[in-house]
Amino acid sequence: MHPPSRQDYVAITLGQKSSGYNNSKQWRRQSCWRKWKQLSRLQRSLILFTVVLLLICGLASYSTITEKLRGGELETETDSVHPLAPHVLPEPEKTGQLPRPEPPSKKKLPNKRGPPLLLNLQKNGNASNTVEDKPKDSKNKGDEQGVISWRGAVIDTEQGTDGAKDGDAKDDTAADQDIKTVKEAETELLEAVRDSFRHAWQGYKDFAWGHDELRPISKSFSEWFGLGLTLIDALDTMWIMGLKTEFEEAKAWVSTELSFNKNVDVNLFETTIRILGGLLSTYHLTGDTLFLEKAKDIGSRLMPAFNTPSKIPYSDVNIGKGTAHPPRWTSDSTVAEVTSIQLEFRELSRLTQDPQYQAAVAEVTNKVHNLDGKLDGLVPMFINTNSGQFTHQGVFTLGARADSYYEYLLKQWLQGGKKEPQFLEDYLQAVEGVKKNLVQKSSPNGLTFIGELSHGQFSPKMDHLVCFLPGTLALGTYNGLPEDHLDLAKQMMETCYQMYKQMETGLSPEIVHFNMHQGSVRDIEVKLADRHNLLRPETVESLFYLYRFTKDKKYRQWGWEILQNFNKYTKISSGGYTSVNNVRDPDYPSPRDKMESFFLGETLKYLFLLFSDDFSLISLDKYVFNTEAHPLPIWPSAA
Ligand code: DMJ
Repeated sequence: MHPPSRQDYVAITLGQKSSGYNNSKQWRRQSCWRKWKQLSRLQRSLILFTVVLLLICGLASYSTITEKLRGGELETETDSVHPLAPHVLPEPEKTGQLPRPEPPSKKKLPNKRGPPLLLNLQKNGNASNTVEDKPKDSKNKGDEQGVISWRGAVIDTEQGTDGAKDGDAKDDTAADQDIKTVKEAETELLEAVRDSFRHAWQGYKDFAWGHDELRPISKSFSEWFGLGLTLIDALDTMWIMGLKTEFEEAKAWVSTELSFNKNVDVNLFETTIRILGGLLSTYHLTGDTLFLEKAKDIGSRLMPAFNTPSKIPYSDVNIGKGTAHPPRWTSDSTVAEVTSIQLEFRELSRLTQDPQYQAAVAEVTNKVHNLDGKLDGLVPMFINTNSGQFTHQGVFTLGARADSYYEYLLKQWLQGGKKEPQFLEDYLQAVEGVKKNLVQKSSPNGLTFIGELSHGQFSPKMDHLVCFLPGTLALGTYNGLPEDHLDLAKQMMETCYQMYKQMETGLSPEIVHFNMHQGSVRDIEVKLADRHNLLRPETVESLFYLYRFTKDKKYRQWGWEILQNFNKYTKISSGGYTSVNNVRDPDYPSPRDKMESFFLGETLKYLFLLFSDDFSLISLDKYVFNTEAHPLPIWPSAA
């Protein structure tokens, strides 16, 4: 007999099995029914209730599992099915190929998936006053307006959501798109500042190369010390912006042309903050010892300034002859000048292991710390180099001649790792002194401002220079100082912004006066002689700090408006930017024909950092900026 084919065997087996199964199923059905009938009514109800309960539980857990599977939360889920898998996120923006600082500690890193930066601007490209998060419904297909980018271009907010069937996947894809849009906006903002820098640099290169300042209208230059001031002030800005070509050509000039062996009088303060500060920070950022050698050279040539009867330095030094002297008309020095060279000289001592620099500036600090003539921690504006005493006493300001005294109290405390309590005490006392004696509100809109005090008489006058204060106050709070410092910083920031906003050119004058009497029509008045703008940095400097610490996008918006107005009223077509005489005349702001070195050293640098979401780019946990925006390291472990 031949063995059964596979088909025959299966048919027979299935047939038998099927028949048996049906019989027993029928039997079981009948017996179940009989048993059910035998149950009491209560028993049947209980069983039915339990079954219904089990069914409900089953359904609920089924939907939870399904949701988790969709959201990719289950451990078994893999990157490939997760719509926001890390490897599909955009690469962090790279500002250049130059070496970059290390990232900050994790807790300070910005949330890269936070609310997107989408500036709500007018279609003509002019910024409105408000910065808003991208509205949620702007992702909907029905949203016809879309979102306007900072340049007036419509950002396609729907891209990436079309055709998505799964609701959760659609949300995640849209979020991914938001992140890309944020990066694109950031890249464009950064590129706009780079463009401004390149334009300023081109003018300097074409008409002022190796000289102190560009005169962009006359296509020439002016000399202050004859040390290539703009070029040195701008070195670290180029490095931070990733402008490698420009940086390399400037470095070549420093290497082959820059000589401090010159019979020239220089101002101790200006040379310290711009040249010594610029060289030290460029050394730190690049590691190139060329800049350290140059820093040592200029640092040692400035030391004769401290050879005074009181050890309070003279304002002027001849760096070729090694002699120093006060200005011709007085033996006084300016308080801000002698107390705002400490960060740089302390750092020079640390790097060279030569204590003479630090000792010289510490002596000044200690003398000023112990002087009579302060008011609640506020200092007068002048100090005599013979007696070592304050002169012209009784006048207190946070503007010219006193401003950076306060800034350097906080920053020296930070530089040294918060281990020198004298700085902190003086700083905290001074802030209280400011609040008690100088803070007022304007009328009619209640802008908070810092006025001046002259022999007990309050004057509602405020220099643009005072706008460094919001940034410094915010930096203090970030480092553990009282929260109300930040509150004052925010109020002051608004005022500094209004000093731009309320002018016809959107640019701040050098000095404003605030109305305080009831019934005033406007808050801010500007005297004829005060209508100039020197391309100063203080407001954008503070915007940078406020944005880093609060992440409130309005500060970027304000910075963007200011940059636009610099471009509109101070940019010279043949290259460079100019200071102007009249910020109240948009038809003819009257160019002054001078581009200050701090426009490249500070103003554009702070704007760039304001627009960068890479908070590790000059982390405020690692660097402290000198008063010319040159970042110096916070001393490691501050031994
Ligand atoms: C810069 O040289 C420095 O910021 C200084 O502290 C004040 N003056 C200018 C900028 O306004």
